[in-house]
Amino acid sequence: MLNRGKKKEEVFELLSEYKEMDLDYSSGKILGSMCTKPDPIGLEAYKMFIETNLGDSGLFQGTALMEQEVIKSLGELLHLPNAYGHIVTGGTEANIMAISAAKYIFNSKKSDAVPEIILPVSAHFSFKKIISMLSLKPVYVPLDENYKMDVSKIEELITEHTMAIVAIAGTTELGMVDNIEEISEIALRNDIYLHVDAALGGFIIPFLENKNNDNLNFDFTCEGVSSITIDPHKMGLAPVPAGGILFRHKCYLEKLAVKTPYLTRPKQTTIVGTRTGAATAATWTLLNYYGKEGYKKIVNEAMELTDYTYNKLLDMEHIHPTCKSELNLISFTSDNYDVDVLKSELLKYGWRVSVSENPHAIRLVLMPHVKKEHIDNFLKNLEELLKRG
Ligand code: 0PR
Repeated sequence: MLNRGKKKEEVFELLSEYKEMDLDYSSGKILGSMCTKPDPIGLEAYKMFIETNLGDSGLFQGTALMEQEVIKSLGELLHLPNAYGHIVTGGTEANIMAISAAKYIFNSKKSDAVPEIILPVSAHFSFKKIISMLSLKPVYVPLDENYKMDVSKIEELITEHTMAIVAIAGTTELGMVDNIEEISEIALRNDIYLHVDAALGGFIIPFLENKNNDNLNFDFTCEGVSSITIDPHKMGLAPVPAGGILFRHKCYLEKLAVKTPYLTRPKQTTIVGTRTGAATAATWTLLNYYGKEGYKKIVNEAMELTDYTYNKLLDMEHIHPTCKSELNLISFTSDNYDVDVLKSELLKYGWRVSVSENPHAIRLVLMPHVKKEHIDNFLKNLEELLKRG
């Protein structure tokens, strides 16, 4: 640290230099991110509540009220108006809270067993962190031919030590939605906690047009679902950090409660202590500003662009889409290039795509900052590469 500070102008000049090194979502070059350009209305609210701290919510009672209203709205969206939960930093923290609650519930039933968690191999890497943090034994379920958790394999993996099942509504790599109705039946039948990770899908599936309700039903209408992760900072267009966790019962959230005797509220039910209320304010604002109709439009525009891109790739010689995503993701391979080589060739044009592991393929996420003209340019560059390759 400097002994003596610099002038403000000087500091901001330096800041601009750093800013220039960053990519901007508006460039349309970011094709592998589940985050997107924050909505300006949400940003305005975020700035207005920048100094709030929901870790000591008695000081910020308006913000705390907004958090309750956001949880109620998200609960309504997922068919449980009296859900309990919090706006947290993201999907990782939301998943940690859910699985921690499940572990406390399990421990109070059976004392000294090593708890097992059943999850699909498509689960996000946040579960690897959770498994390590909570000393759990992972029991992985393979995927079926549609890249969904193979439901027929779950029941045989359940033991007396199974403390939770995890299902995904919008897998990170392919955007597939597990068959949560059937998984919910299994959870109910065996009296096991079921967590649904809808970090991405939570803000998409309820707004999909032409959706096949039976196939994509993932929310609290499935009675075995105990908790759901739903992230405003993905398709909700809120600024980072805005994740969401909803529990079916108050007693699940209460499992996380820690007494906070000297604060303005007697307890905390979050993992972090000090936490911004700005993300809550932004989410509250966006839910009120857009409503279901507004989100429907945003989501379906992204889905239309996804379909457009998918069909173009399908028609392209030497390109093979892996599967048809149920959400706004695309996965493809090429005859002419190894996947990692293709990724670096695309990077030479400035395109930031990601590579999925299972299947090994180029992965695109078509978030709202990606527009048709960006995709047309991307496809043009891809064609050039294929001609060369
Ligand atoms: N659950 C699912 C299904 C996810 O896809 C993700 C993140 C999480 C949980 C964890 O959420 P947080 O990252 O909010 O804790 N999925 C994205 C991914 O890994 C996260 C991401 C976002 C990565 C933007 C890159 C990026 O530029 O692809």
